[in-house]
Amino acid sequence: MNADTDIATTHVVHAVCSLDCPDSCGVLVTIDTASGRATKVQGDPTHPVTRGFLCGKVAKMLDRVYAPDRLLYPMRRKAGVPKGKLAHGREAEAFERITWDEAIEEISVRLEGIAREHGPESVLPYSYAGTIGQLGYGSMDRRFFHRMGASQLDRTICSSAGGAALTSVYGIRLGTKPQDYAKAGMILAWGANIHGNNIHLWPFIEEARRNGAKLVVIDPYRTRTAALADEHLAIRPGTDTLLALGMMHVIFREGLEDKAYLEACVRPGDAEALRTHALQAEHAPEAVAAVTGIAGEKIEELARAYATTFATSGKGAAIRLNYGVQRSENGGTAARAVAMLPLVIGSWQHEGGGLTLSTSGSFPFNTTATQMPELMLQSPLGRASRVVNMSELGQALTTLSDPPVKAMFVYNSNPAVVAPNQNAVLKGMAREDLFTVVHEQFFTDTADYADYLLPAPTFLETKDVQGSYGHLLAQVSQRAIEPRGEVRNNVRLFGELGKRMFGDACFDDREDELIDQALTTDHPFFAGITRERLEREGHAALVLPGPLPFSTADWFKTASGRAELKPLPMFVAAVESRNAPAARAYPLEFLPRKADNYMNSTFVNHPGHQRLEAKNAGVLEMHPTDAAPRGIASGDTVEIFNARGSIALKAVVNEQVGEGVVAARLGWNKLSAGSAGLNALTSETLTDIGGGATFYSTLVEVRRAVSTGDERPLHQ
Ligand SMILES: Nc1nc2c(c(=O)[nH]1)N[C@H]1C(S)=C(S)[C@@H](COP(=O)(O)OP(=O)(O)OC[C@H]3O[C@@H](n4cnc5c(=O)[nH]c(N)nc54)[C@H](O)[C@@H]3O)O[C@H]1N2
Ligand SMILES: Nc1nc2c(c(=O)[nH]1)N[C@H]1C(S)=C(S)[C@@H](COP(=O)(O)OP(=O)(O)OC[C@H]3O[C@@H](n4cnc5c(=O)[nH]c(N)nc54)[C@H](O)[C@@H]3O)O[C@H]1N2
Ligand code: SF4
Ligand SMILES: [Mo]
Repeated sequence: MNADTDIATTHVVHAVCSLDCPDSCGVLVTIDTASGRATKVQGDPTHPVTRGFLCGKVAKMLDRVYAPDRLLYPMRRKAGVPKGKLAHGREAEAFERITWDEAIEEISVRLEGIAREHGPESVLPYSYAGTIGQLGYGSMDRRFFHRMGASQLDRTICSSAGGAALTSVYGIRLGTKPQDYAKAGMILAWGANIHGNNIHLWPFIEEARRNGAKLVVIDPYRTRTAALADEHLAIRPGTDTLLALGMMHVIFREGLEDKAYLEACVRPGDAEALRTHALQAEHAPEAVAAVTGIAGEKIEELARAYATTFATSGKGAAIRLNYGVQRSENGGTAARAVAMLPLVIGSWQHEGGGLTLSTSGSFPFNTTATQMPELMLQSPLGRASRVVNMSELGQALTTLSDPPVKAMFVYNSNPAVVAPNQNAVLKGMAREDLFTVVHEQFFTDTADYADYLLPAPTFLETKDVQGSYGHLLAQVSQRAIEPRGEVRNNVRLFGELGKRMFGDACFDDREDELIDQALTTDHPFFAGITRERLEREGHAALVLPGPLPFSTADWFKTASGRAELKPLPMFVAAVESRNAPAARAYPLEFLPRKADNYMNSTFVNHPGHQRLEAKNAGVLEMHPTDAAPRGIASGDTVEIFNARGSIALKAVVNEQVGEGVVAARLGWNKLSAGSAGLNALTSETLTDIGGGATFYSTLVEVRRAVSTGDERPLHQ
């Protein structure tokens, strides 16, 4: 054997991790050339944010790609098998394999019939971010549903409150790039589980800390990030507006605001109004302490340290605001209030300063070209179809009329697990008169309700173009391996359905054409960024007007062309919070959190990932002060309940949460005791702005379950 053949046995393909994560890592996939099989995934060392490493979840991605229980063929529910939970590992018994031709034909006929009888809006597409690649997330699927006249889905389940908040203040979702955190003089991680959810920011934070920066974490849960920080402020859930106003109170009272910056960059009158508002007595640190649970002197200290960062270190103060803050009833206002802090102290002008919530709005992908909303006008409706909020899926499936939802087409999502008010969602999905198609990689809880199950790709099996919601680099992901079995991507699946049902030429477009369309724009941020360049270089940085966003007035994209602070952020306690009337029956604030070793409900079914998460699986964490009066000790089975539902978990009494707060982690319903998931307890209440889900405004009560010695579910 000579060296040449040795080298030729493997090759490396550049892909992009398309999981719903702010890091959008560059991934190098090693392929065994002869077999075409992927043998290794690693972080792209040339990617400025990935810097050569992947998170623990995706380091084991090949376990998922080659899992023996992948869905590889189209399937149809067997006649007579009712919809609903199937025993894990035996799901295939409920379905029979069919060909793609049969699947396309039979699904088309059913959708045509439903549209004819009930109107096309009775068809509801339901999708989220199983992949955040532009084509996988929303391209041919949108053309198909628009052309049909199906209901439109308002995709609110994750970030719409925060998105609306940022847009209302700044006019654009842009922020400090992760690399710049290395130059920060102080960092606040505000509702941001950096270690669990945004690991590639961590090395930059560590670099800043080595150079003297302090890291303060504001989170009701003691995350690993909080444990590793210089300070952890365990704020009570849903009270962030007040903490931000308390900080502003101190800053304005002591004259630490940046007057020149406010004058130049904020809409005339707004800064003065905010100052008057913040200086009200109810925003004084002692008053704020009583509600947030953070001591008054800590608030004073935090505000002073934050506002004087530049004066004392010559570096900027950065806030990593993440989505935890906006998943509550008044989360939009809270995100707005926090987002005003860097304006008040002018930290956008300083290297290492500013704020990051989401950078996704900085990528000017031409979604009008890829998704063709104008096709709605060619549908039988001849107008834009109705919009259904995905955070109200339970209501959509059980009470919506005119027309009722008669067909649901699920892709990139596992609503049976992730959608709030799970009992309503499952009741709706179990309807025998609901026609359900699910495009998936695995037999998820949602798949248990499918009439037709279609096999979907992992990011190794499809080509795409991707932005990011945590950094400012565009990337092309090459198809690293042939799709397994008969797996088809979004472009192929909806292209064929569209061709069969409507025949329009737009359903012939393929990946490269769609990528070109996505990049065709005269927006300056994409100047010089083409598919060919991304294919050659892997990634390319957006062309921003300068290195420091919002350092000058011309960055703001609001109507006034300045930062806008009105309406002023007012603190309102959540209806589901500790001092509200509802707390008399359900006194504990519940945090139904994400698992650090899973991605929402993705990876839950892999033994390797389960091992990493074993300590937390099926666990309810509670504070000793709450456990003792309820007679609960670690290891006890407890029932967590409210008017919407009840679940069983094992208590772990610790101080990861403060008094009055209990926490658990998301997993698959069918792998949980009693087969209901955390979202059996959450509500369909929407956020104050943006119509988002309010997972973190959930009141519950907990009691020790009487042990009967069997595994019978507690309810249902
Ligand atoms: N490992 C892993 N990574 C992920 C995900 C995953 O499931 N697992 N999910 C991905 C997705 S979809 C998203 S959107 C991102 C989200 O990433 P993050 O924005 O970090 O979102 P969360 O984990 O929802 O919330 C962050 C933190 O906010 C805290 N929190 C809850 N309520 C409040 C509050 O009222 N105030 C404050 N200050 N903090 C609060 C929570 O305890 C949590 O630790 O992560 C992505 N990355
Ligand atoms: N209690 C509670 N509930 C939550 C949250 C929480 O923190 N707590 N987080 C909320 C948030 S922030 C979010 S973003 C949502 C996430 O909710 P979802 O977007 O539903 O996320 P996942 O549970 O990861 O499910 C994504 C599914 O898409 C599939 N998939 C991946 N790639 C593809 C593809 O190319 N094609 C198709 N057809 N399918 C694919 C995966 O196999 C996976 O089953 O959950 C929300 N729900
Ligand atoms: S999940 Fe996030 S951190 Fe992990 S590889 Fe994907 S993009 Fe990177
Ligand atoms: Mo999310």
